[in-house]
Amino acid sequence: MRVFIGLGSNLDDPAAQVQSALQALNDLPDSQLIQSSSLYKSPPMGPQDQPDYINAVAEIETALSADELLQQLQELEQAHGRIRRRHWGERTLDLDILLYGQLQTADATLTIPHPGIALRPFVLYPLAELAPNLSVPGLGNVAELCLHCPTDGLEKMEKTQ
Ligand code: ROI
Repeated sequence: MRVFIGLGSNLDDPAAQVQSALQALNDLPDSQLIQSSSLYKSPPMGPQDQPDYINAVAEIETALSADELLQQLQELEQAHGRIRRRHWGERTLDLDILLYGQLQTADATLTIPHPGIALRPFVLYPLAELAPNLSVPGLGNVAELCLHCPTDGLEKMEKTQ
């Protein structure tokens, strides 16, 4: 299954957190990293008295179910010493399943497509770098969604690899 994952960090060397998480995605069971976006710097959505975020999006191919993948991503967040001090507050590593093929699902633990996808420039623009023509179930194609999503200070960083 083709899956897109959003990565974000704003604590403890965020760029290094995101880079090492990208590597770790490649090491998930029955999974392979296909491509990753540039890193992006973005002002915080939520409380403003927290550091800027580094965000990226990765595409993986995986044989894990959505629930198995969620479990693995939560373990990765923990392994990166995820601290979450408050709702919508700073964190060392956040890994969100954005899209799981064309699956649409919502239960208490997991909603796919990710509900923030069309509203968050730090998700949408890195996703557009990888897959502008991709259709987001129920919402339309990624490039189209970008037209309705202000960039809000999002900055693309130099690609280092
Ligand atoms: N803001 C930005 N810019 N990037 C994020 O990854 C991010 N993640 C979050 C909240 C707190 C909503 N704000 C964010 O979870």
